[in-house]
Amino acid sequence: MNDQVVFITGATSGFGAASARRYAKAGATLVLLARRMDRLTTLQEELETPVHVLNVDVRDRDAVYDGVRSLPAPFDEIDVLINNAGLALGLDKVQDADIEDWEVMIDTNIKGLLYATHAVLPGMVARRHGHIVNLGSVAGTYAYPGGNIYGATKAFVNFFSLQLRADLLGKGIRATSLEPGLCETDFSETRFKGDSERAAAVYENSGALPAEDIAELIFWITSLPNRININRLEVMPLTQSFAPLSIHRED
Ligand code: NDP
Ligand code: 8X3
Repeated sequence: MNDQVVFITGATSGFGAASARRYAKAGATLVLLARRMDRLTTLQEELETPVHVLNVDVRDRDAVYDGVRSLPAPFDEIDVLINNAGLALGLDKVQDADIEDWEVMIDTNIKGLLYATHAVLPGMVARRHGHIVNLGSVAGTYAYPGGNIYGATKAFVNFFSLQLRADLLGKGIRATSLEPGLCETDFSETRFKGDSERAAAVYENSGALPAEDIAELIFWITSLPNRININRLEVMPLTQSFAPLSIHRED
């Protein structure tokens, strides 16, 4: 990994920060993108590897393209793009949900991921080398009450990753949809808009995976020989499984 440039979106917490630490340990050169500059700077100071930070909101199309275009050498030749920036907002039913929350999830999880991908891909195609890892989710495969738009954005991510594979055939570029289940990060605190008690209850005695487990999987997926492409990888804690289909019975 010490000759690899790894670009991570959403690097300030959870999977993104854990991945930054994992790749730094392996000597990779990093580009870290997120909105919270203080956290980016702290991470940059902590990591003993070359780090370029981009204080960018992935929803801002121009900022994403400008950020990628502005990268100085050696950060400009990206080997691995980890499209990780994303969030869930709310757990209300479709009929009760706040449409503003939907806009943010769609703009971040779908459009932001597309901007980063489209900005980085031409360089990878020109070099005939690269790997894009998209953070999908089990929420994109299995519907649960209140998951609605979040789950739908992740279904997009899961499937877009396969579409990338189709379009990139013969270009030497790998694409993977990594689809985790319950993992303990700031995800729930964000979903419940700062209600840390409600967020903590999600993870209490749950066996939720730590972010470091997902970082290790991302690292493994991208460290495999180039001839291997993991298309989709669904992963859950051992303590998580499937619910039966629900049936509403009239009295
Ligand atoms: P965290 O809340 O811990 O991290 C989310 C990261 O995304 C932060 O670094 C945040 O940085 C960044 N981010 C959010 N919005 C934007 C934006 N508009 N522009 C740039 N960066 C942004 O959550 P996780 O680590 O859990 O989540 C990472 C990804 O994994 C998400 O896509 C999530 O949907 C997915 N996932 C999470 C699971 C879980 O159970 N935790 C399971 C399956 C998938 P900042 O606020 O500084 O911009
Ligand atoms: C996050 C997993 O099940 O909390 O994508 O929606 S879940």
